[in-house]
Amino acid sequence: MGAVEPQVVVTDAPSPVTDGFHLVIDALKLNGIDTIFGLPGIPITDLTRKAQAAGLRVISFRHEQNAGNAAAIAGFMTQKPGICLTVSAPGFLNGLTALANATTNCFPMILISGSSEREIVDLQQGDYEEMDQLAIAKPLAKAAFRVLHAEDIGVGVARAIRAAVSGRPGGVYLDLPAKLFAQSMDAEAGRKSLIKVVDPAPRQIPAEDAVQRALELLKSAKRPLILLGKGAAYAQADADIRALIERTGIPYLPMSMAKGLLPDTHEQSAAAARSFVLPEADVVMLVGARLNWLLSQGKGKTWGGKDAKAWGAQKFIQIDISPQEMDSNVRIEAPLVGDIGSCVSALLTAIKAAGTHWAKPPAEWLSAIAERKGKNLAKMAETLARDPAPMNFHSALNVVRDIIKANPEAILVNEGANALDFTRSIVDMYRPRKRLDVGTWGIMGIGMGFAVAAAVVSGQPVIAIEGDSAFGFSGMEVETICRYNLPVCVVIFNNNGVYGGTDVNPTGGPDVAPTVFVKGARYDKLMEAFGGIGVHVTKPAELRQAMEAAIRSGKPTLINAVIDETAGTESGRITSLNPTAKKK
Ligand code: ADP
Ligand code: TZD
Repeated sequence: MGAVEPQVVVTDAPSPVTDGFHLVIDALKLNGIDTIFGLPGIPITDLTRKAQAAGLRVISFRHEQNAGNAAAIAGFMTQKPGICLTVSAPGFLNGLTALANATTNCFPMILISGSSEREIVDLQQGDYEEMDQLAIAKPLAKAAFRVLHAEDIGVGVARAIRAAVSGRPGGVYLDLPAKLFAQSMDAEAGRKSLIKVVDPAPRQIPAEDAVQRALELLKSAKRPLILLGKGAAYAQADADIRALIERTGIPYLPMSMAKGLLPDTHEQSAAAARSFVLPEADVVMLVGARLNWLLSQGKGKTWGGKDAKAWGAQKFIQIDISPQEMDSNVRIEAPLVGDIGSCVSALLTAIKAAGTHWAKPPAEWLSAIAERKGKNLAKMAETLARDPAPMNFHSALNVVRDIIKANPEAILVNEGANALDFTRSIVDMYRPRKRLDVGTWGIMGIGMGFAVAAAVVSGQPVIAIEGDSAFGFSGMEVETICRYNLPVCVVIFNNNGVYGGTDVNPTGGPDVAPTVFVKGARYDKLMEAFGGIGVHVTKPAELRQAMEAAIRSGKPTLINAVIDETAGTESGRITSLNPTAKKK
């Protein structure tokens, strides 16, 4: 991008001047930022207006958390920091959950919040929305900065961008006190103070000996496995990752948001044999995936250990940009530190150099996996073919599975408990970065923010599969979806409550049980309230028709899909973390 001319504010001053508002906007534009997700109010209302006037796309939300989630996932999809703009104290706090979630998930975003007068905040003299926001944001962000002077805006924005996208990506907080916006300075000096960040996320080339160590270990394996995480999806090294997997012939497992990096129908996918391959594998190569709770910390029975704490028999290779990730749970025999693109390409080069010496994994390993996969897929096909009344998760998701297969460019947003776990295992993805979900924390509330951003960033159809509880956290953004006329189809798996709606109040008192919602709620009418299309369905055939129509029309659609309230389990698949969960 070429240099951006600061917008000149005409005043009586002898030479043209610019101000804080325009310097912030110009600094963002100079760095290729074209969209701001936010919610206006004091002191940033004019910033949103002026940003729009300057050609930025400003997407206004109904709650800052949703704007923050939109920014975070835009960052994941584009490798550019997503920008979320909020007002001071309460607006800032509302955005903070999204900032912390972005940092946890390694999504690059910048939360920019207006703030009150420093002098009054620091002496605690009682300003409008007084709060020491910088101090509060620090532990939740990868980095946090405050800009006090207009001439420092260029540096502040540049530092925020670098912090968000370099190394392990994360959430960054940028504090802009109200007074900054009105500060004026000479336009030419202002222009010169801005920084166009050169190479914001520099490649990190792995050391040659680390590449060799990893390859030797991989070669020695009798039962190798590659585990792809959302870092691998983020890295946009899709062709090389596929080439590495196909060249080595090693079976792979995608973590939730790495689904589609290779099509889930790929013959080397071991997803349908997950519980077999994890404990059986002897060498596991992690590519942009952490051994956190989602992988049982690399230990315990999942990995063939004899009890919850015992290590299994695996040796690990880990490709990650963060050196500190190594050994965080178990020993990493072959750490390969660098960016995934560079690491995978170095591995490929070394394998090519080995020529015919590279042998595919032993046939017994591959056939054992194929056998498990075959059995599990056949069992799944049988379950999906059933058509029970009322509709359950499986019969509804059989439809969603077909719709995604027919529309592989569509983006799937997914949250809930059972609605999440069943969708992840039943709905195949065919392209990279098309599955966006609750991520590392299993956070509810990302749904509509992710859906808006996905549609805005990609222009592709978005399908959001939502538990009825999950939807409630961000449901008001259906107005946003209608306002911007986005091609989003929200499908609510309505089973009358958190998990399901079957609990009863044991006291017999007038309150329903804590997990129960209004029975038979019509979420479809919410969408109709704002001019979108609402559909109420109780059968798979109706769901199919409604989803096909939504994709065809591209109109904001909400389908209230009634699901058997006794289907599924409490906490979905993570009942192990909920010792008191009732098994159904
Ligand atoms: P998942 O939840 O899918 O298992 P995680 O969020 O746990 O994935 O892990 C993602 C990992 O990817 C993080 O450790 C992060 O440091 C790493 N990562 C992110 N981007 C890159 C990149 N470009 N190159 C290398 N590693 C990356
Ligand atoms: N609050 C937040 C922010 N995140 C959470 N994960 C939870 C609460 C706890 N929680 C879950 O982990 S899943 C879930 C909650 C409230 C909702 C499950 O109900 P649902 O899904 O209707 O969305 P199913 O498909 O009916 O199980």
